[in-house]
Amino acid sequence: MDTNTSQLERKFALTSEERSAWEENGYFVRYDVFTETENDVLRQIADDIVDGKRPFPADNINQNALVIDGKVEALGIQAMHKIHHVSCYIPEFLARVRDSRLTGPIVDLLGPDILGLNNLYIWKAPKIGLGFPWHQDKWYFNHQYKTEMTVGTWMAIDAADVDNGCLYVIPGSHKYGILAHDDLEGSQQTEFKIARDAKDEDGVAVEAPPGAVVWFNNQLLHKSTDNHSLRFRRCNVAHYISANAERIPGRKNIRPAMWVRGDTYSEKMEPVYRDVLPIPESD
Ligand SMILES: O=C(O)CCC(=O)C(=O)O
Repeated sequence: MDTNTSQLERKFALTSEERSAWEENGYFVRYDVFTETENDVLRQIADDIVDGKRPFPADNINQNALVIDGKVEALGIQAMHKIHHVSCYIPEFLARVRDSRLTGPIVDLLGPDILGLNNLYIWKAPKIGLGFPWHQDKWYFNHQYKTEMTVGTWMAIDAADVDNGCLYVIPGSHKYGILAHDDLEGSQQTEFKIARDAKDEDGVAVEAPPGAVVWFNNQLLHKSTDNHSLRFRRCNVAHYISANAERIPGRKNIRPAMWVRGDTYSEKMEPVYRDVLPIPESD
């Protein structure tokens, strides 16, 4: 196995400006990381999953909560919220998670031995696509892994702006520590918790053209708003952890860790998946 950092990854290494932004604000953005053609491949596969043309575990497919609750009628991708752990089952998504253009800067943040955590593809359909409340992804990961830092990447498949529900962040909030997260009262989105004391007025919109990527510290407070436009706002999100991190034993429904690059430390983190997994038979 190649544990050395490749020339290609060094080509995409963190710049000194990005390191300053990372330390001060907890995130940075690059533009034109992926081409429209590359994004089209993921867009088509995700649509094919919804249309039943590509097998995918049914448990990992989530419809829009308004559709589930019968509050709006929608079909196909219009009715979709997200699919998760996509890279575990779909080789093209696995290739994206391991792409040097994504991992290059992460080598400088997490070191050369890297695993992938959860990754998702979100549709946010026109007019009915729902936002995410203020949260820190590390609040979720802390229940499962012992490690200092995890890194998120948010990839724009479509243009994301304030009208169609782009990401908002609170710059510098990665230094707040992990806030308490409460149930989201009155929301259909029962899977979400909201970070206590996050203030809307501190948030800044991170508008992103297709192909742009936001790298963010998983302690950064972020949210997104509902889609008020007539356009889709699709994105792909992938999270990373150092392979040196330790899995907290005994947790149920553990997220599978995916080998991305470098060494693994099996005594700390098992199982680690290297290849796409078979679709469970019950699905
Ligand atoms: O893309 C979005 O609307 C928000 C995604 C997000 O907050 C997350 O995946 O943690």
